Amino acid sequence: MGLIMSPPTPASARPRVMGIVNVTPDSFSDGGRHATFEAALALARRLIAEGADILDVGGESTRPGAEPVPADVEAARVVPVIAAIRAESAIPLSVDTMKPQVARAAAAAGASMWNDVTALAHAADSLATAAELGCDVVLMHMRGDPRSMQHAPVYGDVAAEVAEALAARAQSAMAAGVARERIWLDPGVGFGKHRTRHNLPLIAHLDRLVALGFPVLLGVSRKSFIGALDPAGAGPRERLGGSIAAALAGAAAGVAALRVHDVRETVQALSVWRAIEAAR
Ligand code: HH2
Repeated sequence: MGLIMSPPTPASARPRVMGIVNVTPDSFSDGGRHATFEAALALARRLIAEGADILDVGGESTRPGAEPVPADVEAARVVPVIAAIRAESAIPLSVDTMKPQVARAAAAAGASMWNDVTALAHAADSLATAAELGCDVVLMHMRGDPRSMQHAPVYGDVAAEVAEALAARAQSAMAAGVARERIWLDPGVGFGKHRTRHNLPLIAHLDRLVALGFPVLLGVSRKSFIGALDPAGAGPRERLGGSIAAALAGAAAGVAALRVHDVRETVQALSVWRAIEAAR
């Protein structure tokens, strides 16, 4: 599997920046596929130049209400992009998929991390596949699935319940043979959580998740809770300020990596944050 990510030490280093590369075409024609490949590769090159530490390549949208994509279609989207980036860069690559077949193909093409929004619960062979591949795995918390997850989720203490559920998934992964040092946890901001009532306390209490002792990945970039807090209800592309504010809250809590669309701006914000911390 090649490159393995090891978490930075919170006191001395900033979180790693994971740049998002979506390969989700609207058109299934050959022309559309080719254009999508070229666009994804161009984006990957730009994010590397902007200072990304890792890239997360995904071929299926997980937005609320999104329709599932067959495994062969998803693999045909992400594998050529992963192989092309790997051919020209040593940057660690992650594949954002819930399907073991896609993770396996991505690993063969050069990915060293499997980012699974279902925490290896989507397929019967997810856990065994992760153990066999020996790659890093991101176990993300979600209630329900992308089609149903925003239907009135209910929590008592959301931060405690998410930490408990992820600790249990980590135990299951280790029982299936995934090495402890390969496991990352992600609170799944926006996945089966009320925009403000759940996402905000979850971010505010990230230290509880960090305290479990696994590296934590946080994805807040352009998410809808930011639009909910914006006086004008900003759309996804108008949420950079809020994305950075939430990313810095994660940095202060000791997360190991941030999944972001805007790499350059996030790297700059983290550099300033770390410099101020160092001057204390
Ligand atoms: N969020 C999205 C997708 N994958 N993976 C992890 N580990 N954590 C996240 O928070 C996370 C994720 C959101 O997906 P989507 O809405 O499809 O858009 P995008 O991939 O552009 O963020």
